[in-house]
Amino acid sequence: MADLTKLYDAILNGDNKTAIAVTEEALAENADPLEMVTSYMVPAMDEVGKRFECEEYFVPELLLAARAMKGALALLRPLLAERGAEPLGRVAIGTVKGDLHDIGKNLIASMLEGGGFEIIDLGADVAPDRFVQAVREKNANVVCLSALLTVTMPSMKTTIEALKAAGVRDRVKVLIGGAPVTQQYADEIGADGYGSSASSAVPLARKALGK
Ligand code: B12
Repeated sequence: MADLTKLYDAILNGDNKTAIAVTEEALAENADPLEMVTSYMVPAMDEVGKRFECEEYFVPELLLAARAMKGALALLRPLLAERGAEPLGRVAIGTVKGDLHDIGKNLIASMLEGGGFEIIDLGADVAPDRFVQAVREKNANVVCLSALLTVTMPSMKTTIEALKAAGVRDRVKVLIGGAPVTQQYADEIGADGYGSSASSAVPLARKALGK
C-alpha cells in the first residue's frame, strides 16, 4: 500500500515529483481521493501555513508547497468530480480581487462539480464586475467567493454590493469561504452561506438553493 504520510511530507517539503508519484501509486491501489485530500493534503498545507507564520518558511517554500499540492490535486480532480449526478445549479466561483490564493477555491470547485453543479471557474484575483457578468451572461444561480487574506475579505462585500447595484442580487445565492472568513462575517456582509471545508461545499450550495 502507498504510504500516504509520504504525500503529506512531499507537500510540506515542496517536493512536487514525490507528491505526484505517491498520488499515482495510491490511486493505482484505489485509495479514496477525498480521504487523501482531507486527511493528508489539507493538513500538510495547514502545517505549511503554521511554519510560515513562525518564520520557519518564507514565500518560496509556500510556492513550492502550493505547486506540489496542485500537482497532486490535478490527478485527483477528475475523480472528485466523478461522484455527482444531475446538474443542480450553475456556480460562478472565484478568488476575490487582490487575492491570488486558488488552491481552496479549486478544491471547492471540484467538490461542487462532483456534487452535480455546473462550474464557471473565473480564476483568482476576480473583480466584482466579472462575477456580475457571469450571473448576467451565463445565468449562474450561485456565486462562490474565496478569500485567504484579511485584506481581501472586503472584496467579498464589494462583490455583493456590485451584484446589488447591477440588479441581480436576488437571482443568486452568494456563498463565501476561506481561512480568515467566518459565519459572523458572512452575516455581516449579507452572504447567503459560509463554509469552512471542502466537504461543506455541496450541502451548503444545495441548502442555499433549497435542494
Ligand atoms: C499556499 C499559500 C500561498 C501561495 C498561494 C498559491 C496558490 N496558487 O494558491 C502563495 C505563495 C502565492 C501565497 C502568497 C501570499 N500569501 Co499565502 N498562504 C498560503 C498558505 C500556506 C496555504 C493556503 C492554502 O492553499 N491552503 C489549503 C487550502 C485547501 O485551504 P483554503 O484555501 O483555506 O480553503 C479551504 C477552506 O478555507 C474552504 N474554502 C476556501 N474558499 C472557499 C470558498 C467557499 C465558497 C467555501 C464554501 C469554502 C471555501 O474550503 C477549502 C478546502 O478545505 C496559507 C496558510 C493557511 N494555513 O491558509 C498562506 C496565507 C493565506 N498567506 C498569507 C500571506 C500573508 C501571503 C502573502 C501576502 C505573502 C507575501 N508576503 O507575499 C501573499 C499574498 C499574495 C496575494 N496577493 O494573494 C497569510 C494570510 C494572512 C492573513 N490573514 O491575511 C497566510 C494565512 C499565511 C500566514 N499564516 O501568515 N500564499
